[in-house]
Amino acid sequence: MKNKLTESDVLSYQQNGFLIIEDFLSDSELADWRVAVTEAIAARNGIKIPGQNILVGMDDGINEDAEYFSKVFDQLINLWQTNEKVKKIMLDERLGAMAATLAGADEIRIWHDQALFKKPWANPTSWHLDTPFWSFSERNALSIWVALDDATAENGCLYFIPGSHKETTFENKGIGKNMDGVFSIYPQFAHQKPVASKIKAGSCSFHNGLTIHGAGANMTNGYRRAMTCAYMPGGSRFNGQQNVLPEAYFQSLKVGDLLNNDEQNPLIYKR
Ligand SMILES: O=C(O)CCC(=O)C(=O)O
Ligand SMILES: [Fe+2]
Repeated sequence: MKNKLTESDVLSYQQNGFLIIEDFLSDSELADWRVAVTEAIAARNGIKIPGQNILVGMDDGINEDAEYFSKVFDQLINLWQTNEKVKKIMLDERLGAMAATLAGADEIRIWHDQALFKKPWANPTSWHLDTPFWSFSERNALSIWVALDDATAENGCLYFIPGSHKETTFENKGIGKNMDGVFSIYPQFAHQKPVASKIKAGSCSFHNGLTIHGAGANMTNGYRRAMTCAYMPGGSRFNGQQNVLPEAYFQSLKVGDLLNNDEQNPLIYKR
């Protein structure tokens, strides 16, 4: 794993709100990730989020059009809770250290992992922000996105609007049918050139959850598979949104409570 970040990597991330790392995984690591994720998805029987009765393709109450959204990608969340191999991969302290360095945080917890598979002919992923969906509101929260297949302009690679994380707020649009919804909130970025993250399988990107990003349609007859993880800085507090929290835990929380439950949000790095 190419887990050493240079000073210029960190500066570039801070400036742009994303960072691409080519050849992040070795061939054998990539093979392990593919096996682990495939096994975990098979064991899920279509359940999207543990602790919530939502199946893949069902209306999740977040995204406005369930049928359209079900054809954006297959989204399976918290596979680390389902499969020991995924757990070992996701709880790797080296990933936590990278996230901490980029976020400028002393501690990193897993918010949630997610497999995002675009099937052949999948819809595009409209431009959006991530952090506003989550149950805490921290400007430095971020995600890693690891390509399990080559991510190309043809099959739906990610795109980022550089520098947008510096100006966006927690106002967001759901991942809906209109690609451009988010630009009605942030018109200052509507004319800025996006960067396509065309990366080989085993390469990755990190992005700040407040960086405007999206992905293209899959115009090919093959899959575009990615494994991702969202990271929460230590000390984050509950903002009242359920997002991926299991019902019983969600019901037990009051706005302002520390999100420090090690079962739900394992601490994977501490400086
Ligand atoms: O893979 C995609 O199509 C979208 C990914 C995304 O929005 C994310 O990882 O935050
Ligand atoms: Fe996203």
